[in-house]
Amino acid sequence: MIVYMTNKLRIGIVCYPTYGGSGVIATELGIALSEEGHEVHFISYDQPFRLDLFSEKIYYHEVTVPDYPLFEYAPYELNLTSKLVDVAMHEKLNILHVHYAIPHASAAVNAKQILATYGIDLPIVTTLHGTDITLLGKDKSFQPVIEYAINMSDAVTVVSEDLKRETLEYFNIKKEIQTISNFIDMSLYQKTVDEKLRGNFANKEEFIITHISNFRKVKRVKDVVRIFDKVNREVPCKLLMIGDGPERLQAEELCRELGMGSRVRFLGKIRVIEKMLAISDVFVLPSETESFGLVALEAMASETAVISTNSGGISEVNIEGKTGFLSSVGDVDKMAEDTITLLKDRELLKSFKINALAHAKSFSIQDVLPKYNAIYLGLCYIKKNR
Ligand code: GMT
Repeated sequence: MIVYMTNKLRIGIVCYPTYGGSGVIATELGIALSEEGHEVHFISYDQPFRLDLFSEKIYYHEVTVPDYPLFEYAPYELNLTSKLVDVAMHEKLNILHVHYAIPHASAAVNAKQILATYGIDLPIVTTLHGTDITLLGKDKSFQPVIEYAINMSDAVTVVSEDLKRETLEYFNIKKEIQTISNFIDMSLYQKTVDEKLRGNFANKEEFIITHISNFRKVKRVKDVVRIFDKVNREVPCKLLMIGDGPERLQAEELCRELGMGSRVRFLGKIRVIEKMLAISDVFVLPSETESFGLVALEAMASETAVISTNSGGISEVNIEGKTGFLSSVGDVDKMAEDTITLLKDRELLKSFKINALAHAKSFSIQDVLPKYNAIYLGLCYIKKNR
C-alpha cells in the first residue's frame, strides 16, 4: 500500500455548500485546520457559502454532473465518488473528512475501495450532523446505505450526545462513535450593537426577535410567527426572519393573515449573520428536531437569549432558565409566555444574555480542533504501521 505521510496533513473535506449548519461547521473546521498549517481541499458541487477566504493552504474542487439525456435522475453520488478518487490521487490526500452521511459518506466509502485497487489507503472520517440520521436515516430507502457507510468509515463522529443516542437506536452500528460537539469561532462574533443597523429595524423602545434557518418544514417557521404575534401584543417588538426555503411563503402569508405588516421583516439569505444577531434580544428556534442547533449557539455567541424547543440536542446548547427557555415542540403559548417574561424583565434578559455568551465560550473552536486533529493523526499513524 502507498502511504502518504507528512508532518502536516493534506485533508479532503466534503460538505454541502448550501445554507445550513453542516456546511458551516465543515467550512470553519477546514479554515481553522489550514491556519494550523494543514492543506485543506474542499470538495462539493458548489463553493460552500461561508468559504470566501482563500489562502495558499485552501483549495476548492467542484463536482460537476454532466447533463446526459438518458438519466431521469443525475447520479451525483457517482460523480462525487470519481472526484474524490481524482482529488485523493492527485493531491495525495492523507485523510478524507466527510460531513453528512448521504451521499457523502457512501461516496467516500466507494472512493476508498476504488483507491485501494490502485494501492492507496485513504482513511475516511464521517461526521453525522442530524437530518442524515433523524430524517433520512428513518427512511427505509436510505437506511441500509447509511448503516453501511457508517460502519465502513474509519472513524465516526456526531455533533451531540443526543445524535449519538439516536444513531445507535436506529442503526446496527459496529463502529465506535465519538461525540465532538459543534463549535464556534468566538472571534467572529460581535457583542457590540451597531445602533445604526438596529435603528433600521426597530426604535429604542422596541425589542428585536430573530429567527434564522433554511425555512424547511422541520424548522416550524410558522410557530415563530405565531409566537411573535402573541409577544407583540404584550411587548413592543420587531421580528427579523433571516434565510429562505420551502416554508417561507406560508410564513409570509400567515403574517399577512395576522395583520403584522411592517412588524415582521423577511430578509432572505444573509451571509454575515453576526451583525444581525448582535442587534437581537431574543433568538427563537422552535424546531421539530435539531441534532444540535448551531444557529442557537451563534446567537448565544452574539450575547442573545434563546427561546427554543427541547427536542434533540438543543438542550445541550440552550440551558433552561440560564441562557434561555425550552418548551415542547409546538407549544407556542409557552414559548410566547417565556419570551414575554424575558422581555418584560430587563435584568433577567441581561443576565440571560451574559450567561448565553459565557456558555457559548465553552464551545470554542480552540477546544474542538485538537479532537479532530487527534482522530486524523491516529488514523494516519495506524495506516503507517499497518
Ligand atoms: O438543520 C438543517 O436543516 C441543516 C442541517 C445541516 O445538515 O446543515 O443541520 C444539521 O446540522 C447542524 C450542524 O451540525 C446542526 O446544528 C443542526 O441541528 C442539524 N439540523 C437538524 O438536526 C435538523
